[in-house]
Amino acid sequence: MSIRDDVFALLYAADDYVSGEQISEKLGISRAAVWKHVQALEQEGYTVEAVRRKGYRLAPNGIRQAELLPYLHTAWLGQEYKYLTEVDSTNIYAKRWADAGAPHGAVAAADLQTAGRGRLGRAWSSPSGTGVWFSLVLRPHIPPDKAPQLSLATAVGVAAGLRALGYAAGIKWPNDIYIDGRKVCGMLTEMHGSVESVEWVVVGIGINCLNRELPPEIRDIATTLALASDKPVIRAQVLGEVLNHLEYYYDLLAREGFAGIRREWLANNITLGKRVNIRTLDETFFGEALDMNEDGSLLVKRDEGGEYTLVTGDVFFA
Ligand code: BT5
Repeated sequence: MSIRDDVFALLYAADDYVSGEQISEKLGISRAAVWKHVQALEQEGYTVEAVRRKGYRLAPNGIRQAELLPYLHTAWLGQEYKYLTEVDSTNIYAKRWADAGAPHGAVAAADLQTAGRGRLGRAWSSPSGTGVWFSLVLRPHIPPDKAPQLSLATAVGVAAGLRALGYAAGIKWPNDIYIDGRKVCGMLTEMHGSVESVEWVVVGIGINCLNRELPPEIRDIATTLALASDKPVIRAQVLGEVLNHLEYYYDLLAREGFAGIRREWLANNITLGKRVNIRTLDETFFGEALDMNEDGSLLVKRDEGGEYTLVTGDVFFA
């Protein structure tokens, strides 16, 4: 945890003003450093009230259940909700919770992930209080080979939620969400079951919200809602709106199958027609993204001729 995360956590946990002196003593930093971190939080989109002789107070922008409920209009998704101030990864938490019997639609969300993960063990940057980092437990009645369709339905739902909030969100195959050509959200789907049936699926979703500064390694490829627009970002509203839309598309998938999801994906994708660099575990090549097949795989025309069906792998814009 960085000092910035510590300062955030102290202010976030307090019900009232916290004096600069208290913060400086608790964290062993100077009053000037406290002020610097408070200013950094304001840069990220938080409102920090500073009152002489009282100290600092963070205006609410949290994702506790009470803050989420006004925005949540679902029948089953997120009705069982676990808020965590800090966790290694909400996916790890949700997998354990699923094994212990979490119901279909349970959601775990955290302010800080100390070991947020992408696919193939890649790191996911999740500083405290800046984004919404959350995982869903789903218990769909599907065979395992249909699980990728859930991921695509997730992408459609998140993009629809962000669009409902006014952001021009587009989908890069299979399920990254982009705004202005940069990644604002990634998803990690993990499942457990047998060859015939799925016991649970955990879908982890990370949406960058408030931060205006990104770590150097992702500065050129990532964005945040705060960077994408001047509108104030209310994290609970982002989470609520996304869950509302996810429930709609999961219900649509269960009711009508993949065709409706595919239509929505096609209408909101930013992948097709683009020149792409494909990387699979076996090879890397260039080509043009042509279509999404009926099963959700990506059809690519290779530069050297011939067509390729991508089932798992990474797509980069070339
Ligand atoms: C993903 O992986 O995009 C999946 C990310 C899933 C994160 C959520 S947060 C809640 C839940 N708990 C977890 O531990 N994970 C899930 P992938 O396609 O492999 O992309 C990872 C790559 O994205 C990294 O290698 C970086 O290049 C880039 N990246 C890392 N952090 C980022 C961020 N905050 N915003 C945008 N790009 C990022």
